Amino acid sequence: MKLYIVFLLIIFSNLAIAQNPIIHNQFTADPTARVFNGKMYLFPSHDIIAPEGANLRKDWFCMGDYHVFSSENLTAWTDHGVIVDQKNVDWVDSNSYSMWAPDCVERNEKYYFYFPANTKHVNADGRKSFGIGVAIADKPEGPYTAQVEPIKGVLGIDPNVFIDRDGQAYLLWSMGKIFIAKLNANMLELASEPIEIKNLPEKGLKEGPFMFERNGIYYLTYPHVENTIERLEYAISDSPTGNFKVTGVIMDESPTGCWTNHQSVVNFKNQWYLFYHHNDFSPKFDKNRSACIDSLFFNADGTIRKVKPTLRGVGITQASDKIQIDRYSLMSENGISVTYIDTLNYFAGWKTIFKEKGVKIQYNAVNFENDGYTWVNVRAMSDKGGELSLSFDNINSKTSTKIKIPVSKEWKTTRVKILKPKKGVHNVIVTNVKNQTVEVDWISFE
Ligand code: FUB
Repeated sequence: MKLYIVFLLIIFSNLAIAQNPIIHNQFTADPTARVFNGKMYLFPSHDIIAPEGANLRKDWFCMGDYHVFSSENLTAWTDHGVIVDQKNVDWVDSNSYSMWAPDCVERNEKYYFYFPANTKHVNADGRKSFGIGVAIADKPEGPYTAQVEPIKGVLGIDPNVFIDRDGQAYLLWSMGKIFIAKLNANMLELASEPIEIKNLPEKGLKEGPFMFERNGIYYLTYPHVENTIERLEYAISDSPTGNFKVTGVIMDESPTGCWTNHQSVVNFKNQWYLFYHHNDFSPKFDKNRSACIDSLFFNADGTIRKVKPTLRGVGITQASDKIQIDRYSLMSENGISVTYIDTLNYFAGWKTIFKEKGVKIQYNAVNFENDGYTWVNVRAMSDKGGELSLSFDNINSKTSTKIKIPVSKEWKTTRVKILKPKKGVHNVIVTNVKNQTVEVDWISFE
C-alpha cells in the first residue's frame, strides 16, 4: 500500500466561479459529485494535453492523476490537489495516462475512491486492459491509500458505486455495455458474479453508469451514442439490478460536438443537480473537457425533465465578484455576441461584444444582501468610446445607471456610482446605449 499525501498547497480557493464551466484552473471531465458532511465534493477525471515524448496518441484521452474539489455553495470551489497519481499505484501502468472516470463513496466513516486505469499486465494480443482500483481515506479530501491490486473479476471503466437503502453496495462499470455486481462489506471485493444490465439500447456505445434512488425508483443514468455522439439517457427500475426500462433523455448531444458526455445526479440542500462535461475550454479538441452543473427537475410521475445546458449554471453570484456577464441568462438575438478573450489561452474565458444600439444581456441571481453597494466597475474596451446602461430585474427600472466607456483598444476598468438596488438578490441587465461597439470582460459592484 502506498500513501498519497494531499498537496498541502491548495492551488486556489474561494474563486468566485458561479458559472459553467465551474473549474477554471484545469480540465475536469467525468464529474462525479457527492455530498459528504453537508459539502459538495467533485471527483472528476483530469484531462491534460499529451506530454511531449510520452509515446501517446495526441488525439486521445490523456489522464495521469485525480484531484478532488469541494464547495459549500456550488459557486466557490476549492481544489484540494492531487489525491491519486498513476505513478504511485502498484498495479497501474505508470505511463499509460489512462485514469478515466472515477467515483467516491462513504462507508463507515471511510471514503472509498474507485478509479479505472490500464494495468501493468499485457494481454496475449499485446493490449492492456482496464482494471478498477480502490483508494481509501479518512476524509473526502484525502490522503488516500491505494490498494495494491485492482478489484478481482472486473475488467472495465467508469466505476460507480451505489449503496442501497438496505446497506448493500453495488459496483457498476462499463465495457461497451453496463455491468453490475454486489460488493462485499469491505467495499473491495465483488460479492456476486457480474451481470450485464439488460434492456438498455442494443445499438450504440453505452458507458458511464451512475445509479441513484428516489422515492423507491432506481435510476440508471448513462451516456449513449444513439446518433453520432453521446447524449445522456436514463432507465428506471424497482430494483438496482433490473428490470430496467429505458425512459428518456436527460441531456441532448453537446452543442459544440463534444463526443463524450458523462454525468452524476445529486441532491444538495433540497435541489437536484446534473453534473456533466462539455469542451468549453478546448473548442478544437474534445478530449480536454470541463465540468458543468445545471439544475435537474423531476415530473410528478418520477420521470426526469430534460436538462438544457446553460452558461449561467447554478448558484448565487456575489455582487462583489467579477461577474462574467458572458455566462448570461438571456441575451438579445442579434447585434451582440460572446467570444473567447484569447484563443491562445482559452482559460482566460469569454467577453461580450455589444455591437448595436439597444442590445442587452441579462445575468441572473446576483446577491446585493450586504449594505452599501455604491459603485460598479466595468472592465471594457471600445475603439470609439461607447455607453452602457445598467439596470436591475427590469430593463425599464428606475435604477438604471449610465456608464460611459472611454476610447481604448485595451481593457480599462471604469468606475461609476450606481443607483442602488434594494437589498436582496437581483438580475443584472446591461444594455448598449449607442451604436458603438463595446466589449465587456466583467462587471463588479463595491
Ligand atoms: O474520460 C474518459 C472516458 O470518456 C470516460 O471514462 C468515459 O465515460 C468518457 O467520458
